Amino acid sequence: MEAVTEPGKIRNIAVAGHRGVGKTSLVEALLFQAGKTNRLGTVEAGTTAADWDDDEQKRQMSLSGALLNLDWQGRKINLIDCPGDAGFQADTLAALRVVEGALVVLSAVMGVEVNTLRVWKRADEYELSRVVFINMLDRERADFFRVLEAVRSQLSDRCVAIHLPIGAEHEVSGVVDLLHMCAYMDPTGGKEGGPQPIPEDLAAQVQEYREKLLDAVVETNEDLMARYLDGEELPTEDVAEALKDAVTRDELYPVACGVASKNLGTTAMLDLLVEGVPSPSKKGTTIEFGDAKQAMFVFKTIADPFAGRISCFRVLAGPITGDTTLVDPRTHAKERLGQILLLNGKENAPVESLCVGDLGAVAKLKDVVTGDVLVDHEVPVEPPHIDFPEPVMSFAITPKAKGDEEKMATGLRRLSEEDPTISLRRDPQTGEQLISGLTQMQVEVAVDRLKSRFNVPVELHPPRVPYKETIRKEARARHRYKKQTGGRGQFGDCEILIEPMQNGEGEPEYEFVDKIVGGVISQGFRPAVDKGVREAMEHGELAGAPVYGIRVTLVDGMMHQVDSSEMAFKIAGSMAFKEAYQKADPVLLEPIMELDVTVPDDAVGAVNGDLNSRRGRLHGLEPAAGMTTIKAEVPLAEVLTYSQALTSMTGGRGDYHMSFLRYEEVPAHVAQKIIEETKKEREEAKA
Ligand SMILES: Nc1nc2c(ncn2[C@@H]2O[C@H](COP(=O)(O)OP(=O)(O)OP(=O)(O)O)[C@@H](O)[C@H]2O)c(=O)[nH]1
Ligand SMILES: [Mg+2]
Repeated sequence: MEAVTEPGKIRNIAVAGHRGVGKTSLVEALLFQAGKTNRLGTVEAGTTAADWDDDEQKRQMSLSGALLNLDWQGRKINLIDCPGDAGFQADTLAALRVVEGALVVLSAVMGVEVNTLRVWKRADEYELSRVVFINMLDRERADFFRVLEAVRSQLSDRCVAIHLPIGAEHEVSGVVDLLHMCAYMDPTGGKEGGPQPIPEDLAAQVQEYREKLLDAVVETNEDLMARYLDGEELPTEDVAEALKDAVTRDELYPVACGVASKNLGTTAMLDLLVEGVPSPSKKGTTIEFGDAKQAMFVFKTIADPFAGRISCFRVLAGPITGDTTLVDPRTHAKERLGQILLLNGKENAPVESLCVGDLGAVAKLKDVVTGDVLVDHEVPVEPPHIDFPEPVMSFAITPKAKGDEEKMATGLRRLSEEDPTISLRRDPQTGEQLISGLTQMQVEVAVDRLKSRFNVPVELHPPRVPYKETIRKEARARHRYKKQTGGRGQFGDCEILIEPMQNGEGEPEYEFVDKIVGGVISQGFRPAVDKGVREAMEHGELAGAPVYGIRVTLVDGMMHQVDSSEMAFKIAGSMAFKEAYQKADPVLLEPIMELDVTVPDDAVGAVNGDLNSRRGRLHGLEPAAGMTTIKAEVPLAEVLTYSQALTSMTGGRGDYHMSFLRYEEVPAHVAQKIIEETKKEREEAKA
C-alpha cells in the first residue's frame, strides 16, 4: 500500500463492544466490501483476518486487538478489532487510547451489555467520537428499534439513527441510509451492490427517522438550523459536514445497523466512517510528546515466537521512516526503527513512511514496552497512563516438569508484555507462585500459550489463603532451656509477657520490650530472645500461619556464667513464646475482600443469595441502566474460584472487581476445620 502522507486522509477506529456481538465479523465484512480481501471469512471456519491466532480460532473469539487497514473513498481507515471478553480488555483499553473514533458494536438481540457500558465509559473519558452499529438484525428476536431506545436511554440520548433496517429477523432484506436517502439490499455474503431506491412501503417510517436525524444535526449548527427553518432542502454534503463536526465534538453519535456475517450494511458504514468520523488532523490525540519533531506511542506488543517482538504504535509527530532513530526517555535507550510495517491481522506489508496520526508496527525494538512514548530527542514527557484494571483472581501455578520454574517465569514475563493484566508473583507467606489475571479464561489462555509458545506445560491449583494468627489476651510464660552434655552445656532462661497490640492506625504490629532489671540476663543475650520469639511467630501454632499484632515484654530470666549462649536464649525465647501463645487465646485471621459485582438486574437475587452462602456481607446496591453493582465484603477463602460461579449464575453477563480490605477473625466453626486440616497435613508430612 502507498504511504498516506496527509493526516486528513486517515481514520483511526477501534471496533469495540461486548463479547460475541460480531465485531470481528464486521471488520471482516468491511475489509471485503472495500476490496482489501477477496473473500468473506467467518469466525466459525476460523478464516477471518482479525482472529488469526490459533487460540482465537480454537475458541472462536478474539483474545487480542488486531490492527488492520483498508481504503475507502481515498481514505485510509485503520481498524483495531478489539476483544469483547472482559478478561482481554487490556487491548481494548489500549486501542481506545490511540484512536479518534470508536465503532461500538451491539447485538440487535441483546442490546446494551456489561462491556458495552465499559467501552462507552472509557470512550467518554477519552472524549472519543463514536458510531454505533446494531448488528445481527437477522437473528430471532432481533429488534433494531428496541435496541435503539436502549442505546438512547442507557448510553446517551445524543444517539441518533442514521440507518434503518428493511424487514426484521430472518426476513431482513436490506438497510436504508438516512443521510444519503438510499437503500442497500442484502448481498447474503457477496459484495454489496450499489445504492438502490428506498422501498415505497417504508416511506413514512423513513421520513420520520430522516427528520429526527436532520433535527439532531441542525441542532448542533446554527447556520444549518436557520436554513432548515427557512424550509430549504439541505444538500447531503452540508448535512454530512455538520454531522461530522457534531460527531467530532461528541455532540452526536450516529447509530447504524446491519448483518455483519452477510456483509449487509457495510457500504453505508464505510461511508459513515469517512464522512462522519474525524481524522487525526481534525481531532488528534492528547498524548504528549513535548517539542519532539518525531514521536510515537507504543500501544501494543505482540510476542511473536517467530518474528520476535512486534510493537504497534501511533505516530505522534512525523513522518517516521525505517531510518528514524528514536530514544525512549524511560530507559534512555536509542533505537533505530528499521522496516515499518502495516499490519493486517497476521499479514504485514512494508511501507516507506508513516505520517502523523497513522498506525503501524515495527519488529524487534529491544527494550520498548507497551505504553512507552519514543521521541527524537530526550524531552521530559509523561507517557499517557492507561488505567488497566487490577487482576482480581489468582491461581497457584507450577510447571509439570521439575526444573522448568525459570522457563515458566520467562514465558509468563513475555506474555505479560502482551497483556499487562496478567502477572506472576511469589506469595511471600505461602511460597507459592501465583498467576493473576482478570478472568479464569484469561489465565487458561496464558497456560495454553505457555505450552504452545514456550513449551512449558504447567498446572493450576486454587491458591492457599494467606491466613494470619494473633492473640486476644495477655499471657505470661517462662522457659528454661538447659542441656548438660559432657563438656560445655547450654543454658537459657527467660520469662516473657505477650499482649495484643496495634499501632496508631489500628494496624497490628510487633514490638519487643526489654524490661530486664539488675542484669539477670546480660545485654548481649536479650536480642536472642527477641530473635527466638520472631522465629516462633513465623508459623503460629493454630494453622502454621504467621503471627502478628503482639507486644512481647522480656520481664525476667536467668543466665549461667559458662553455659549461656545466644543459641540457648533463642531457643528459650521461642519456647516461652509458644507456651504463652497457647494461653493467650490465639485466633485465626483471614483476608476480607471488598467485592463489587456488576450483573444484569434479573440476576441480582441469585448473586446476592450466593454471596450470603459465601459468608458475604452486603453493603449496598447501585443500579445503573439495567445493570446493578452489588457491593459486599467477602472472605477471600470463599471467592477463590468466584469467576466460574459468577459466569454460570449470569450466563457470562456478570463482572466483578475485588480488592484486599483487611484481616478479620475466622468464625470459630470455620477456623476449627482449618486448624484440623493443618494438623492432619503436618502429621502426614511427618509420617
Ligand atoms: N446471525 C448472525 N450472526 C452473526 C452476525 N455477526 C456475527 N455473527 C456470528 O456471531 C458470532 C460471534 O461473532 P464475532 O465476529 O466473533 O463476534 P466478536 O464481537 O468479534 O466476538 P469477540 O471478539 O469474542 O468479542 C460468530 O459465530 C459470528 O458468525 C450477524 O450479523 N448475524
Ligand atoms: Mg472478535
